[in-house]
Amino acid sequence: MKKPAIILYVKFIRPAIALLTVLTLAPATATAQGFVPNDPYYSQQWNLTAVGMDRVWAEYGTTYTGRGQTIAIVDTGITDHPDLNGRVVDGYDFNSDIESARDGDEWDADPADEGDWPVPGTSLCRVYAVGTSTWHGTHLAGIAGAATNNGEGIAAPAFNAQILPVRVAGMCGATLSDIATGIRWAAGDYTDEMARNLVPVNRNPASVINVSLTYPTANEPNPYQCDEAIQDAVNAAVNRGATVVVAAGNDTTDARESMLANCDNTIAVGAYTQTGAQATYSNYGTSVDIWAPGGQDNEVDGILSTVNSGTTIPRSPSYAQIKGTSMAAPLVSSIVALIREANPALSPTDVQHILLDTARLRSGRRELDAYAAVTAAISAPDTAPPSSSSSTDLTDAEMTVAAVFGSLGALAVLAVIVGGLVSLPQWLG
Ligand SMILES: [Ca+2]
Ligand SMILES: [Ca+2]
Ligand SMILES: [Ca+2]
Ligand SMILES: [Ca+2]
Repeated sequence: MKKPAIILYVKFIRPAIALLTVLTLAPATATAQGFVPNDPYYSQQWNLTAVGMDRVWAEYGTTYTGRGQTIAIVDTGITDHPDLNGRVVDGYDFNSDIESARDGDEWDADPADEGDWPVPGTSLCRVYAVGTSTWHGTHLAGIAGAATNNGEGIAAPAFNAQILPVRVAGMCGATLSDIATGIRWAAGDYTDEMARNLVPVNRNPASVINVSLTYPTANEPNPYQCDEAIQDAVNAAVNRGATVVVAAGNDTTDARESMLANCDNTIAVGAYTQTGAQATYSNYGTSVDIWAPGGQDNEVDGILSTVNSGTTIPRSPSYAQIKGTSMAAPLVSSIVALIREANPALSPTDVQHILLDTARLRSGRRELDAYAAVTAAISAPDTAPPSSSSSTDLTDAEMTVAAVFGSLGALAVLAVIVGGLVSLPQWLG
């Protein structure tokens, strides 16, 4: 089943030890009106307030928390974590490459993240230096749906949604065909290949599928074109009612040269920093549908979420700040879960319209506004016709992009990013 095409994670730079001092603030306190989570690191989650989650909780309390929704995280799998346990439902492991998966077999029912530390010189890791495990999927899961108001760790908007871990990636990435299969299964699709491999039917089809994996297509014969198998999988998921949210990529290039941003029917998310600037690594252009917080420097404004302290295999649960469009996407996924809960009749097309129509404009970027989006979903007519397979992607030709990066700057950023994988925060473990 091994396929040649290897997709790389959205890359990010290692967090610094300075995180220790960042994480020692007092817990947030409840106010008389609304809801303020008691999670001790909530006050560090600038990404939540930047999109207006404080206002959602102030105005609507805990009315919209993603109840009845399932958010699939198609990524490296999941690890045991006190701020995720109880949120996670049975996923699957579609990583077909034994060397990458490190679990001794091809597809299997256990989506546990075995660690993705790269081993330079192996066929899968041509561009990676020595590095540590990233716990990428665990980090995304926390942003999307960490247990909230439990006096532990972080908070998340859709804290009553189910997290569906769909493992497709391992050491140094994933294959396009496994990603396509993972997207299909997450949405409740069932293929002959799944049947032949005795894959169980997904009992918790996702209403939101998050794919923070990117593949630069600039050097492909058709650089602006999405892989056919991936596009077919996305279309199948959207036809089943799932919204597919993807990272725009961290290559400082036009996102039309990055999968899955250049696929039809995906909501591609770019990243901005705590100061409101466009993150310098973020891909850009009209293929970016919406922008969300991703941070600029791990140790300063990286997005705080759940990880593990193991540098190779899992050790103990911990938290870390990581920057990237990978981290921007699952916050959008989390808000989509609130939108769907507020108005279950909305189609993926409707959801995308609401996200984009309610977005704030800043420097030509459409930025996620959680309060406006949830409010619009509540009052949206619930008689929208079902989406058709080919008309769900909005054209955003009218969107202007303020920042244009010089090639020299892009090269410099790329050089740094390629060398850096996340260094695990053992100081919190
Ligand atoms: Ca396996
Ligand atoms: Ca496994
Ligand atoms: Ca928590
Ligand atoms: Ca799109």
